[in-house]
Amino acid sequence: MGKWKKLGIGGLGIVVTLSLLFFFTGTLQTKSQQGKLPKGAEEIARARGLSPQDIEAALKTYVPTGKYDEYIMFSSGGHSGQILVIGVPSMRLLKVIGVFTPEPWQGFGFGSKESGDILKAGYMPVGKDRTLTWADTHHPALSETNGDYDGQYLFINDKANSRIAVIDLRDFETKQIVKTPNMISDHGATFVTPNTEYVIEGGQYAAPIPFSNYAPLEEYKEKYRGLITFHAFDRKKGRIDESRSFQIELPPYWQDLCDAGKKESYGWAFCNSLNTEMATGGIEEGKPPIEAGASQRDMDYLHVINWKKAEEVVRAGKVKEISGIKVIPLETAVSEGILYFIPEPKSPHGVDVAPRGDYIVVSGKLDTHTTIYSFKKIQNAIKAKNFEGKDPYGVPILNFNDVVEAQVEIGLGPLHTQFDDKGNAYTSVFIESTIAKWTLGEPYNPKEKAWKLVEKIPVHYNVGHLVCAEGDTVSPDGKYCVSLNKWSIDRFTPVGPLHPQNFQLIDITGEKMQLLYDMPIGIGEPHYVQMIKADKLSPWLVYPEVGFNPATMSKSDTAPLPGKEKIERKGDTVEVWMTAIRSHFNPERIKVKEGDKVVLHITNIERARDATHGFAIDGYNINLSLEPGETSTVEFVADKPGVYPFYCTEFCSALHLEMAGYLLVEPKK
Ligand code: K7E
Ligand code: CUA
Repeated sequence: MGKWKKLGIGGLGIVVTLSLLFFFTGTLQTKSQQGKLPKGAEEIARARGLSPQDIEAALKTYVPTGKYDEYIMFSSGGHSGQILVIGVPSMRLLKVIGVFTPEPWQGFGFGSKESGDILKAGYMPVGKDRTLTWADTHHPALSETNGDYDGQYLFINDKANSRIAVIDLRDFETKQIVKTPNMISDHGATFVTPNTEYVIEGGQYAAPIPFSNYAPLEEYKEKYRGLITFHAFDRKKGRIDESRSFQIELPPYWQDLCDAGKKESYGWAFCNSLNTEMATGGIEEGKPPIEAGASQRDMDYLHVINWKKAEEVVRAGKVKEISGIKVIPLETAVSEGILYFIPEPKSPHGVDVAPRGDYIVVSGKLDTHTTIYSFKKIQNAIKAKNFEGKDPYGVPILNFNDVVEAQVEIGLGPLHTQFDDKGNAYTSVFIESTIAKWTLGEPYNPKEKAWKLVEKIPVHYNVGHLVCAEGDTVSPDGKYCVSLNKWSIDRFTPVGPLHPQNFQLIDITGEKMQLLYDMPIGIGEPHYVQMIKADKLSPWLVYPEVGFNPATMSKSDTAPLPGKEKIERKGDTVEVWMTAIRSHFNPERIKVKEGDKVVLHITNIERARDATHGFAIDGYNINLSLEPGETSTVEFVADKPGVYPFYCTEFCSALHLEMAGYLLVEPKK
């Protein structure tokens, strides 16, 4: 009771709120139920110490059994190298997609040749130990058509090794990993151009080109360079086409986030940079540390890149080929009018293009403003050759005052911005731990409403990115935002010194933003998330045909089919064609000799939804997940003699434990 009094709300308030809410939701129910509160609802709320606001929030997030979420979020899985799929508003975790990291449940990287080949394609091109089994995933990007999510593909980057992955949203599986040539780290990735012509990957830490070309830090200014890669995407094949991809050489500033222009600014891309000071540290020799050296200047440079022009230059062959990819040299980028700089304030981080493509919003981590540039003004300045000078590498610098449209005082440490359908922008404010809502200027809002801070809501704590429903597309939905908080401090039951991250769901439909729900994320550190209307996705419920190979997205010629199961020996190779159906494998005895190569094809011949079978061989680090219709291949050398049961790892049926067999590896004499 005391708690209620303290809140100054009292029982009446709850009853009123509950009645109103149930009256509202009641309109969807039968007449007899209308307006009726379930018996004891008030007592439950009281016993659990729920305020009327809590109850309202609960009603807005609760998704009853059998009902689906309205939105789906695709979240970076951070260091896990995976993607998290989360429903909104329920904040239920629906799936973890293995991307750069082996994922045992999906059998991704645990013996299937198909997934092994995908992972291996992303290993390092140099060095003895090429294997990579983790990634620092940052920015997922859904494929777009005319600047809107089309629900077909998903991309994500690995900041740690400069890699890009392609996920097909028909089966939510990773299809391709590309180790980007020449680059060793990235950050401005992945961002797609409005028709997914290219997946943009901006670099981060400057290095020689290629990074394996050693050069001492003393030669930083001469030998180190930045890079941005435009990975050409072949939508028909669902793969990045490396032969059509290209890179643009940039000065050795640390390029940061990027965004693609759209509508009005179609054909252009925008990337932040930091460390235009070109600091490389050296505390060992009494020099200032990197973070101090890199924040001396008040301004860094927004990179304004004409990728349409770059395409022409590539077609005209004005490129160098380095490590098998076409690279536009820095001088060419300058002389061909591909690259321009705009000063941007203090330690810039996020760059986000407004829905109509007319404004570019930049936030400086050490600034209190968001700075808004006008694309029209940028174009005019470029046409008039109105430059305030050149950087040391000859890149023309536009005059800040010529191209800036507005600055909005937001709060300390603004990072990333998203948009809604009502002409508002939402910016995450890291140092303050808030989400700031502010208005865009014309044509989004009439003059008197333009460029103004509207409201701030505290979040818990240290927000990085935020996402709003389709909030980085040409047609944002509004409705929900989610604040992706790095710290959760006091929000959850303690689970040791490594705390979960905190995704906070915010309702943005009302006058005031309303915090609805905290979702702890036990997989860190997610950076960016995109939120798509669920009905834009149309994933398969089972694979379309029996014998379907997800790696090629087609029916496989080698897929074992019912009645065609067999074991064949050719020299030292034993090839097995096996089927799986509740509740047996066929064949169920495989006899080989120590040192034999075993090639095993397995098809799950089920057509029922959810009837997945696993296939594990004890002692051989093999585990597959075979969804209905799926076929997969395992290749291994039976180098360990002995008796190795194999079994189904999914509790598929009452006789699941009996779904097993024996691999007998007869020792050499
Ligand atoms: Cu701000 Cu990598 Cu987009 Cu983290 S980044 S927060
Ligand atoms: Cu199939 Cu268990």
